[in-house]
Amino acid sequence: MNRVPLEKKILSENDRIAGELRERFHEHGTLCLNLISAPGSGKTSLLEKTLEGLPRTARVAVLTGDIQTENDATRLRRFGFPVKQITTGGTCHLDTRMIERHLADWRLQDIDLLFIENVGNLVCPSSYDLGEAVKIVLLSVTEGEDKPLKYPSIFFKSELLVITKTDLLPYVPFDMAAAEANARRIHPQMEILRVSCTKGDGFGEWLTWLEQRRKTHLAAPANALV
Ligand SMILES: Nc1nc2c(ncn2[C@@H]2O[C@H](COP(=O)(O)OP(=O)(O)OP(=O)(O)O)[C@@H](O)[C@H]2O)c(=O)[nH]1
Ligand SMILES: [Mg+2]
Repeated sequence: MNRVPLEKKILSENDRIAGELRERFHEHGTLCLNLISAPGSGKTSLLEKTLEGLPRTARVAVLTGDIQTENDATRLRRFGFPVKQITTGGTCHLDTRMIERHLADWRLQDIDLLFIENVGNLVCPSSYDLGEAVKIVLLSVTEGEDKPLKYPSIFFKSELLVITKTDLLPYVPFDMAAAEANARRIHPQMEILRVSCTKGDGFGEWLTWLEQRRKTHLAAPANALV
C-alpha cells in the first residue's frame, strides 16, 4: 500500500471516531474546544488564566497534548479542575483514539467545557478532527502577521482566532490590522479576540465568548454540529 491510501484510511478511521465523540459531547451538553497554535504561542497560558478566573464550581476539564513531558498538565492542575496530559511520544498532533482513551474514566455529563490543547504545531493538527465543536487558532504577536497566509488550513477551519501576547506589541513590529485582514482573507467569518495573559487584557471578552458559544452549542440540533 502506498502512502496516500494509508493516510486516507487513517484519516477516515479518525473521522468515524470523531463523529461518535461529537455525538457523545452533544448528548451530554459538553462544549469541546480544540486549541491549536505553533509551539509557544500561549495555549497553556490562556488556559491557566481561564481556569484561574473561573469559579471553583465550574464544570471544566482539560486534555493537554505534547510530544514529551507532563509540564503543561502540571501547570494546569494547580487550579483544581480535572486535567490529563496526553504524551504522543513523537506524533505531531492529537487524534481521536488518544482522546477516547483519555476520556474513558471521565463522566461527560459532569463536564460543560472540555478544552483540548493540541500539540504545538500549525500544520498537522488541522487534518485531525477530534470531535470538537470548535477549533480555535492562536497566533502570538511575535510570530508575524503573515502566518494566516502561510498556514491557511488551520485558519480556514478555525472559528475563532485569538491573537496573544498583545503586551509585547510595543516591542515587536507586528501589524495587527494586517494580521486580522490576512486571517479574514482565508476565513471571512473568522471571529477575532486579542489577549494578553500577563496583563489580563481581553479576558473579559474571551470569557463572554465562551459563555455565548456554549449557549449556541446547547441550542444547536445534533445534525448541525459538524
Ligand atoms: N509576554 C507574554 N508572554 C506570554 C504570554 N502568554 C504566554 N507567554 C509566554 O510564552 C511562553 C510560551 O507559553 P505557553 O503558554 O507555554 O505556550 P504553549 O502554546 O502552551 O506552548 P506549547 O504547549 O509548548 O506549544 C511562556 O514563556 C509564557 O510565559 C503573554 O500574554 N505575554
Ligand atoms: Mg502548552
